Amino acid sequence: MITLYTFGPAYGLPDPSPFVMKTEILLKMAGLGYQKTKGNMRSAPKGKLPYIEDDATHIPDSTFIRWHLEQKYQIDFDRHLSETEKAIAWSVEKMLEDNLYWIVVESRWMNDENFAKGPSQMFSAIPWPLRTLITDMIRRSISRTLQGQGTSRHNPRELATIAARDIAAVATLLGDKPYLMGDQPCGADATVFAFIAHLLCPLFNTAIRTTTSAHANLVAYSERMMRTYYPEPGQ
Ligand SMILES: N[C@@H](CCC(=O)N[C@@H](CS)C(=O)NCC(=O)O)C(=O)O
Repeated sequence: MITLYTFGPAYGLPDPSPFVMKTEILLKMAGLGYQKTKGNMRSAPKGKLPYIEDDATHIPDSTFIRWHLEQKYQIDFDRHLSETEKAIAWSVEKMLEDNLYWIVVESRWMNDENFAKGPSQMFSAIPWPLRTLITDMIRRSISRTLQGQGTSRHNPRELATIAARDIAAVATLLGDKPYLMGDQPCGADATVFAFIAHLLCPLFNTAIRTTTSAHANLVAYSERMMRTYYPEPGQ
């Protein structure tokens, strides 16, 4: 049985990490049995979640997990895609994971109001005054990462403009199709759905949410995928 290491449900979503959601959706798409347990970043192989344990092997990173599932279980999530479609799907996935993701992180961790409602709650089990110390330390570390990665060097208007271009690109590509690449889901749908669900998260007041909500096809896609992959609330 595969074990998926997660953060656990938060923000009214199955997981506060779109990468954990992506991995869980891939497992569901593959029809593989799995169990979920809360992971610890200190013992995670690459210091991040998700990772999986499969027959005593630990595999970190949602993309490497996908490739592991494809190789070990002979699954081809993109079997119905042409080579051009596979290239587009990969590009969309990486735009969301390596560009838009950081704007999502910035909007949740650097905005005081969103931080108080969201990420800070992850530390609520730690007793005071340690809680304040650890919360501030981790927030400062995320702030340094965002500076180093470059996202925090843009002003809010610039960030909203980049995010709007990313979101519009996905909306245009999806069009009126049920899934990103047509009538059947492909691997990138796991990523796209995980991210759209996060962008629409009602807990956070963000330009990203307003922009995404204006694309009726993205909202309908997210609702449809949520009913399919998370039919039970709080899963
Ligand atoms: N490339 C990784 C990204 C995973 C990732 O960034 N996970 C975040 C949560 S969304 C994390 O664990 N961050 C902890 C940290 O950076 O210390 C994947 O695809 O799984």
